[in-house]
Amino acid sequence: MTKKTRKKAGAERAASGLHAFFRGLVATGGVRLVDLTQTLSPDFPPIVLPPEFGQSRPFRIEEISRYDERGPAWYWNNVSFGEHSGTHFDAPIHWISGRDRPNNSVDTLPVEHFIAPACVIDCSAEAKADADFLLTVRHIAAFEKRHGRIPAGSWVLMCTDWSKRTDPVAYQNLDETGQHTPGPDPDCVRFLVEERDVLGFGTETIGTDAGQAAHFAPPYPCHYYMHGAGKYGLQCLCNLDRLPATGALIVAAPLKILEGSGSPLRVFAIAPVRGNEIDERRLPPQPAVTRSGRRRSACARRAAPETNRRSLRRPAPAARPAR
Ligand code: 23J
Ligand code: MN
Repeated sequence: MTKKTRKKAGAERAASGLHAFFRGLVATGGVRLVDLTQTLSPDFPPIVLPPEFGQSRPFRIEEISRYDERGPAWYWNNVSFGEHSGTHFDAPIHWISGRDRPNNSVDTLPVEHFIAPACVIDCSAEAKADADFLLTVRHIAAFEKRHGRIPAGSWVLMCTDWSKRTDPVAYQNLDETGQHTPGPDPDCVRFLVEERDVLGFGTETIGTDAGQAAHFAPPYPCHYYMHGAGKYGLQCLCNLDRLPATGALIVAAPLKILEGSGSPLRVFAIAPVRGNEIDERRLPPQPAVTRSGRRRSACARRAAPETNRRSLRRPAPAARPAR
């Protein structure tokens, strides 16, 4: 495939996601927006690497003026942060495997990729039972059996409820053997890249890789394979349990930092109000029907329908409490 046709294929994938989405819009009569972003603050836990490596600077915010002698009619701040702070985007240039790819930094990514469909895989029960839970090809097969094939150009988002850990110690989950957080296993990442041609992989945890992924072969397989293939990462997402398994669009546009490897960003989903009607036309009959006759999504299964409806009026939930 030439560069030009590859670029065109990417744009067409994005367009077909939009087409499916708007078909869903017509069928359901509306959309809801779901904020998938954690509040960026000095209290949000930073990524901590082994001490021999360089470290990300903690998020800092300093007031310049607040309607006072430093600026009588205006309020503003200076901020500084590592590129991989809070809810953030990983570009292919972040990893050595993606260093020579074209358009691999946040300032050169194709703008068509900033809106893409999402497949949300509910791993909440598994992650609750085992902090080191690994998503495998077997889990992907089960998801696809129920919700259909993961379309090329989609985000695959791992719903683990990890973002509900408001205590930073529990969120980091470090011990003497390192970090213990769920993530994909190496074969699963390769499958999503090679067999499904996804846009990228997103998690509620600090990394797209599992906490123990330094010990995998290759180390950090999600970073290694995804970025090596020009795919992206999203970390520290929240509210994934409010999304349908399929049918939502993700808006994720990183800051345009010159040669940036990633950036904090606002991520939100545009979801059909009533869930998975898009699927229902495409798939064999599904189980799990609610009392009101609506089929529930995989991840929203745990959230009462009322909760989802309320999120229409208040799309942004209460910010993570101060740490
Ligand atoms: C640098 C080195 C290793 C890792 C990471 C960053 C991330 O998880 C990240 O935020 O991309 S694993
Ligand atoms: Mn990152």
